[in-house]
Amino acid sequence: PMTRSELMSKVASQMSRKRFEHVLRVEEMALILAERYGCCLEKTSIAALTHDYAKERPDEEMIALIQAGDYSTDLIKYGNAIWHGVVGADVVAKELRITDSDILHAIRLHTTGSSEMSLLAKVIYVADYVEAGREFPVVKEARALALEDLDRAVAFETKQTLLYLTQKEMLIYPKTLETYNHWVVK
Ligand code: DGI
Ligand code: FE
Ligand code: FE
Ligand code: FE
Repeated sequence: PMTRSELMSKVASQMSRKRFEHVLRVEEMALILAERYGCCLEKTSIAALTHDYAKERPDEEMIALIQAGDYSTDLIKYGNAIWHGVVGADVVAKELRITDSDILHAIRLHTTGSSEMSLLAKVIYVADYVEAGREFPVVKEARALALEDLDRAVAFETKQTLLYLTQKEMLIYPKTLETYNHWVVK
């Protein structure tokens, strides 16, 4: 059991001030969505504060964790954009001793989504995308949708992410496609 301020300093110690400010804005947005859709506020806060906990770990450390752990060796080629959620959830469990499976599920899926997402996982996935500091062309539309219909916001974000990744000819993680097939395809 950790107080909120203990958790905040542990998270802050893992990242730049700029990224920590992003984390605080994700928490603020996630709590708005949690109120709106009836998600547990305490779990929402913990998941938001820890979602990017492993984002600034050195690649060598993340690769060592993947090699030692129960992951597909294929994971290595996707880079930290994917590792920090998938492996990050396990880092959070171990280092912060967070055991709540729904919080860990939300962290694990926060970048890619999934065909199966809990309410908390949707809240974190969407809040990360529309937090007040984000500035991309469609963010206003995404924000409005987030307050209106959470599942449509998941679909919109997933479609925009795929458009971005394919436009840049980036490697698509299978889970990202799974999310697209489930939430976007009609
Ligand atoms: O950690 P944050 O920057 O706050 O946000 P995030 O964890 O949602 O990461 C977003 C980045 O991850 C964004 O630049 C797109 C990228 N991403 C999402 N799905 C995939 C992906 N990158 C690759 N290569 N493949 C994916 O499937
Ligand atoms: Fe992230
Ligand atoms: Fe995201
Ligand atoms: Fe984030």
